[in-house]
Amino acid sequence: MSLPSRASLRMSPPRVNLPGWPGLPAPPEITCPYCFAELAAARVPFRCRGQAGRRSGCAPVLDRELADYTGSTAGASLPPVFDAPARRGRGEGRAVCPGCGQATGNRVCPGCHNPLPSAYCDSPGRIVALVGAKNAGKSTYIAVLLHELMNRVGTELDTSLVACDDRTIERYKRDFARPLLEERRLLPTTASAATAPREPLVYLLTRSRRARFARERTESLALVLFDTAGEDLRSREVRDLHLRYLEAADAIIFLVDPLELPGADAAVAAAGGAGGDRTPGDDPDSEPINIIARVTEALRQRHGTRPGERLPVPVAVALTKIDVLRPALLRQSALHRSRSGAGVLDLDDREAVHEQVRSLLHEWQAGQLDTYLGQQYADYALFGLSALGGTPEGGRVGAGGVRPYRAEDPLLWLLYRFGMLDGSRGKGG
Ligand SMILES: Nc1nc2c(ncn2[C@@H]2O[C@H](COP(=O)(O)OP(=O)(O)OP(=O)(O)O)[C@@H](O)[C@H]2O)c(=O)[nH]1
Ligand SMILES: [Mg+2]
Ligand SMILES: [Zn+2]
Ligand SMILES: [Zn+2]
Repeated sequence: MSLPSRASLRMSPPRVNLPGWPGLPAPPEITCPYCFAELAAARVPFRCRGQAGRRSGCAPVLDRELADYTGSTAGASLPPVFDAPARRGRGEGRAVCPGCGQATGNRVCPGCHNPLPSAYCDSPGRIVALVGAKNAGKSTYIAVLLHELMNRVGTELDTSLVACDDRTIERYKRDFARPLLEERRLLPTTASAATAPREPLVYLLTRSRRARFARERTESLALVLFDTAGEDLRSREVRDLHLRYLEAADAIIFLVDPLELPGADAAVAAAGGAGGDRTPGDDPDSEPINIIARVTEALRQRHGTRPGERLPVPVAVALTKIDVLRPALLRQSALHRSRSGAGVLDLDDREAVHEQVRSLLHEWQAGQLDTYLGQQYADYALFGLSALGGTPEGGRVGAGGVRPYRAEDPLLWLLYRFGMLDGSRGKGG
């Protein structure tokens, strides 16, 4: 096996923690994580806190903007929205409602009237787009990743993950957590945005960290996960349905099903059978490289990069379902080791996994993907993960239940790239 000698893993040490992106100019405006409109932070309107208990406030009214956005008047009866006062103190997150005279800190997008948490307005979020071909494992991954972040990984990293609106809470429970994690049923194929309106799941991931010579600072990452139907990324026209989301993305997690790679057959455990009856390569539009190429086109439009210039958006490319690989392939490998799990990114481990996945891609005749990523993106990293941790049987999660494996790795890397997580070297071996 010979690997093309591309520059080794691009992994610069964390830069000084400037607001905004490491190495990138701070975004001048806030991007609404719901409708992706760009807005000036100082002009974000407020919503009255309304009546509660003995507090007198404005009565709820039908919020037409919100109803238009959700496509339903249910849940759109809310206290009124009012414009931000012309002059407010810098960074002031409160305003007095002209209707009832009460102060409120609830802010909303002027376009769609969805809530914009103040932490989001203060440190404009990073929108993480999740893409992949049909059946790549996106919905399953979302279900598991969010659960991990709310539980085990959240504790490890000292982060909190809070849904930004009630619909996110409901939808996560109804469409992801309940079927997959409680009832252990596999998730249905995600409907195309052409037939079903799609809404992102919007969370705020908040982390407090102590800088060496500074007081503790709290940093937030808006995690905006849009569960795309793989089908929608097949053609250029339908991709446009997701264009605003893709263009707004500050980072991409790109999921690849190893069973779809031409040369991976030999690496799949004989008993697995998880590949179903699909022949890899029978639909060029669904091939990982073609999907990522269409996403890349969208990003190039937004960033206005010249041909040959690489995009600054970090891309995490993860092989999903690695539980289907032969145990012999995983044993002795970087992928098989567990992370040290001490609230830092283990950089030695990161490099080892990157290199291993890279050599797997080349072995499986998918080296093109690696080459393409290197040409298009200044910063990409390869991962291997399993959301389920085992092969499903008869439409249900395998007997052992959901046992995610390295599912959080791409997000840890992104947190590191965003300056929200430290890296460490030289521990263990
Ligand atoms: N062995 C194994 N199979 C998995 C894993 N995750 C997902 N799968 C399988 O892949 C199938 C598709 O997963 P989904 O999460 O629905 O894929 P998707 O990318 O959302 O698909 P679309 O919604 O059609 O675009 C599941 O029904 C499972 O059979 C995993 O971690 N291990
Ligand atoms: Mg899906
Ligand atoms: Zn909006
Ligand atoms: Zn009021």
